[in-house]
Amino acid sequence: MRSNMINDLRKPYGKHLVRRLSGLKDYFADAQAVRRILSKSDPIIYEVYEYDAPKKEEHLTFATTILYPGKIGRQSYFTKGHFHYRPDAAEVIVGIAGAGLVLLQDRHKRFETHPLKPQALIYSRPGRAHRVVNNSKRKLVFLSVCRADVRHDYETILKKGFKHINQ
Ligand code: M6P
Ligand code: ZN
Repeated sequence: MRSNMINDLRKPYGKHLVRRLSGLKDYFADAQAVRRILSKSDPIIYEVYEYDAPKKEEHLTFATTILYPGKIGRQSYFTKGHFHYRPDAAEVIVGIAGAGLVLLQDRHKRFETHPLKPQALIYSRPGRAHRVVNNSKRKLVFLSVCRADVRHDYETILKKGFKHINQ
């Protein structure tokens, strides 16, 4: 980002991450479906454009995620989902285009879901893991903002799971 302003959050900026099924195979419940699909192709599940902020507490970082429509077995495409290692780091998620769900879960597996659509804002309070699910037939685009010094804890989700929503 060369200036302090982004004119259109649906266009590329910052670091570009591409998450394919091969990198998410252990997150989906239906291992057979994963193997069947991977034997033919390795579909993109989502892409992230992330502002490359200094990893310091006084900075914020933000990312635009494009989550594609599709299913692995009975589960709709979703983001890996993560806790923040800092238990005091919250996150805001704002819908830009398309529709889906935000799943929030704390370390005692207390669980909430919220609809995500353009203009919707979901506040993931400190200590909540967040995953976004695209249960629609169109691309889902959303913005997320949090402090720039957070690191993602994916391990807990991989080991203990997220409550699954099959739709
Ligand atoms: C949101 C933010 C990003 C994250 C992305 C994908 O945009 O939380 O930091 O990279 O979703 O989610 P995940 O990191 O769980 O794969
Ligand atoms: Zn986060």
